[in-house]
Amino acid sequence: MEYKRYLITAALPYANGPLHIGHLAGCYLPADIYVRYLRSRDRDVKFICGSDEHGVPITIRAIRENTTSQNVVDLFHSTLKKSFENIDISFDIFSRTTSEIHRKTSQDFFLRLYEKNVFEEKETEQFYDVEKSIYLADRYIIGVCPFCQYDNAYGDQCEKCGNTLSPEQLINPKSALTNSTPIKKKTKHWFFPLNKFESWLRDWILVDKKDKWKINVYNQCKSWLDQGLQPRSITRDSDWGVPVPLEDAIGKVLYVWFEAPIGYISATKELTDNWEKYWKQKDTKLIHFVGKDNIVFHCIIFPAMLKSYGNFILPDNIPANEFLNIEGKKVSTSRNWAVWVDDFIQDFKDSEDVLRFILCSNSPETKDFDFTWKDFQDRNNNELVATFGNFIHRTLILTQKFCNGKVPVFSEDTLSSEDRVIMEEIVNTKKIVESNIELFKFKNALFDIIELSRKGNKFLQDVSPWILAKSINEENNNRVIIDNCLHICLQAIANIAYYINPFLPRTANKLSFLIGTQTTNFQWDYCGKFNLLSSGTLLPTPEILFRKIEDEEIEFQIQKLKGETHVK
Ligand code: B3M
Ligand code: ZN
Repeated sequence: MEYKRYLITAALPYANGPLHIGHLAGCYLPADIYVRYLRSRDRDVKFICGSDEHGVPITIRAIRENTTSQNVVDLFHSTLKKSFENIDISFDIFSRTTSEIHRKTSQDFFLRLYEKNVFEEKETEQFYDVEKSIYLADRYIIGVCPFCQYDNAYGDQCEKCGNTLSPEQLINPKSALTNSTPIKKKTKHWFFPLNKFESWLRDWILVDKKDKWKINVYNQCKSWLDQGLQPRSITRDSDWGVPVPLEDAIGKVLYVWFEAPIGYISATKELTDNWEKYWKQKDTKLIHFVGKDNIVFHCIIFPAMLKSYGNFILPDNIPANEFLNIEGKKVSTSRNWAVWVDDFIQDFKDSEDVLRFILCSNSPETKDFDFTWKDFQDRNNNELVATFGNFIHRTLILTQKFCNGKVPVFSEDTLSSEDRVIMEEIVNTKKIVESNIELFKFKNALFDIIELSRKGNKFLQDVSPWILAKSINEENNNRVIIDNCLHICLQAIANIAYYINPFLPRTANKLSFLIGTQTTNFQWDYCGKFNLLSSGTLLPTPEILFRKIEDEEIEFQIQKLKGETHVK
């Protein structure tokens, strides 16, 4: 299928806390790399995201901070939006699910299914806090975990042993709001009959998507399908969310995981009047970037909803990443165990690309990765400074010293076999990077680019133009060898600027300035060639791209993480 346009979504982050590096590594950085690559190939692409502003994580924070849910989401929607901009995650729109267009879109979606009699209406018994006169969402019920006896387990999960729970399983359940013993009270909800889509989902995923979806995604879907699918309640008793648009549903809202994915549609509507081209035409490629805890919602539940609604396209791929842990522990907003993106940018000036580099190089593409500040320092100092940055800086300094700061002439008739090998590497790296990006293997793609700079360093060392320069005379062709060597290295850097652009956009721009090409859109068709630079081009004064990170800086970050820093 020849796709005419791309619709790329990134999971809508809950507006209940700041952006941390786990968010970037799990979902947003891979999505941004892929979109920047598509743009460089002149594809018609829309990059969709926004704040997920309903749901229990928001209301819990509001209660904890004795404020309103609206205040919480207003604060963190703008914080998240700014943080994404600061780290160059280039959404075409960052919308929000408290928007009017989202309310209308999700209510219309619900009504369409309701009018098609898709839903099953059921009366169930739910825990009810008599003091507060509200039904209790699972997370609002606490009690003793039946598995590990932890006395503060939630009604949906025990944070100590990790077991998924239902409120009925809790021993001595209490309301997390008033600590009173809740009663059971009847309440009516609407259920989406996910079970009716099981055979279609088995074909769509286990047959059509086999070998196309990442193995970690495929396996999670398979285990969910093998357990058998059940009808899922898609409404809740709450005053915070999209109201259920029915007369007999006062005090009820759409379940956050029913309406949040519809947020991708409402955000696209907000972005462009042509939104239906992106959501309903089969020559649109839809890709959802998510973290592993959102796989089932994006591979099973939302596609079943779209199928049930009719005439929507379905996701082509959901390249979910695993989790990033920090210094051996799971990232936790509530326990402040995180590296906040804005803190990082504050502490490490002009190092946005360093963070992008480290998080892509260690991306949890197939298994969880443990971020440590020591590894951060080592990779920065050994790969960015001593390999990548060093190759570029040496080439530029040597060009200043032995070629009057101009791109030297290139004598094609006097090439050595080593020259030809590195010239092949420069051109071949394009295809390697391209195929890895198309397969969502961003870590491999980035590694191949750094590898090219490592080979460039070796080529410089083998030729050693600084030694040849000591004995340039009529009898030898040292002059030509020096010029060819530096010309080849400069062409390598010119291509590296294009290759690195989806990953490290700021570095790409600096490189294009330093080698005098001044390009800013890095059109993919131009690179992978040996003519990006013209001989005689005068180059600006070289600048260092990356600096070493010192032990003290890392020590400070580790203390900060553990809450032990005494701000200077
Ligand atoms: N708000 C993110 C999470 O589960 C969730 C994603 C919604 S995407 C429609 O952390
Ligand atoms: Zn437990």
